[in-house]
Amino acid sequence: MSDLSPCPGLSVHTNGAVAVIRLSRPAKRNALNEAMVAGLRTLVSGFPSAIRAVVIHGEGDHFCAGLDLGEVDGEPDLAGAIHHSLGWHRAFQEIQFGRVPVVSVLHGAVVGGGFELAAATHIRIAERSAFFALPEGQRGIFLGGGGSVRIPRLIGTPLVQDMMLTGRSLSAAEAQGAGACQYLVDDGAGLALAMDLARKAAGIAEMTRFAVIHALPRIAEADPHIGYLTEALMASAAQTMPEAKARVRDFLAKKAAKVARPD
Ligand code: 1HE
Repeated sequence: MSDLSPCPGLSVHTNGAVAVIRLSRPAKRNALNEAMVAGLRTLVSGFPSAIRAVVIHGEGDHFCAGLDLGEVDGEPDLAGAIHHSLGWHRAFQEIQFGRVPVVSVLHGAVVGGGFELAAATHIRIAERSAFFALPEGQRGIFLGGGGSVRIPRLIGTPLVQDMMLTGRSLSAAEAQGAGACQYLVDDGAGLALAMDLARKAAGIAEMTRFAVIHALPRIAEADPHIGYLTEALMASAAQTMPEAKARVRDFLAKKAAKVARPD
């Protein structure tokens, strides 16, 4: 385990091939200030190649209370506000379209920019205490961390409109039903599951990892004709890698694990 923490409010440790980033500002419910957003970007883009998956979680009773509202007061002008939002975009792009899969563990408040951050990760695990909200509507502002692009793709535009117009919070179970997270676990069980999933994700072949993170979401949103072509190109790139050949050979030689039935 080595400590790579880039700024106050973020702490990072590595555990084998997995880096664990913790939002560590519990007195402010892990609200994200500019330094933390920039720190996330630097961290996620700068991990050495030995890191093959990342877990993000929050210290204290909440995952993240979103934007540090203290900073909204200080924003000087329209151009400054636009660049503030673009800074969040760059950081969260780095998470969604970086080199490695990112698993988030969500508990307590997953609100505003906290939900936007979670939406940029690839696998979301909610603990039962988690609640999801978009209080931007109540604060007189709007999503600014890429959430208006990502969150409707997870839970649909009508539900996002409902949450923003009425201040509706979703329970963890409602959020899972709506598609906001892939897993729902008991309180305190999220991090262990995240480590397990991250280790599995870290073990997939390099080219498959690239395809899942970079090609799949673009194919899914492309015109189907372009999608089929991109898929064929991506599949042939992956399949002709020596690593793919070795893995297939291992299966045929009965040296690789079979597909497991669900628990
Ligand atoms: C904060 C923030 C924050 C807490 N910025 N300081 N996000 C919000 O509108 C959510 C606002 N927060 C809350 O509704 C609640 O704090 C929680 C439901 C998250 C947690 O409640 P609780 O009772 O555990 O904590 P608390 O007593 O409300 O807050 C503890 C302290 O954290 C308190 O400061 P203190 O100095 O009085 O101790 C709060 O002021 C502070 N705090 N949340 C700053 N967000 C890129 S665009 C993204 C746009 C958004 O994210 S908008 C949504 C902002």
